[in-house]
Amino acid sequence: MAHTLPELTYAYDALEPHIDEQTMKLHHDIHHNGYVVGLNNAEDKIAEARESGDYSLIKHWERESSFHGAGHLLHSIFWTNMGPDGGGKPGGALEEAMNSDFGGFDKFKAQFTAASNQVEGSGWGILAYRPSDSKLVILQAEKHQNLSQWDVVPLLVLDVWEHAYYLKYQNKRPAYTDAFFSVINWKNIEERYNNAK
Ligand code: MN3
Repeated sequence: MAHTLPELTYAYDALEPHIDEQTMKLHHDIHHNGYVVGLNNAEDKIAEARESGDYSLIKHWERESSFHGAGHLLHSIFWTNMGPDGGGKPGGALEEAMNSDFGGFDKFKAQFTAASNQVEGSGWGILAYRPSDSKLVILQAEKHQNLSQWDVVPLLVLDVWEHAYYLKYQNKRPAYTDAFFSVINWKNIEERYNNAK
């Protein structure tokens, strides 16, 4: 199913005076919608490539899908992160996690603000949950399109940096990626998929 622009759950002027109505209209209706259109187009083109077997432009369309996909997913989270009754501090388990992982809300806020202020490019400041050690982390997404679509959980990954294959395959990366399929532990990927779901 095609991606669609999510409706705001509050009015365009609901975040005034902190975020103005015109900014919200432009940001949501024009900018975010542009990502939705771009992502759908990229996924259509990638589907066409699967049909035809012509992958000559796959790098271009994967890049487009990353740029527009990351934009769409991050904005979709962003709108829901805000609301007219916002402000204050978190409570409950999130407050406890901030205490143990950052040394308290004030320290979290200082780092998050500094990281967000200093990020370059089409960037974001991001508070994220890191499942590997159950910790909160603050990340800078510098150029959000750098081959990530935030909000996804990696299921199967393949290292294609040369150190991963050069001794055996030298410059023949396709032979390496082909061989990889002989060693995939699908039980592991199924498990990761079920957990992610
Ligand atoms: Mn934006």
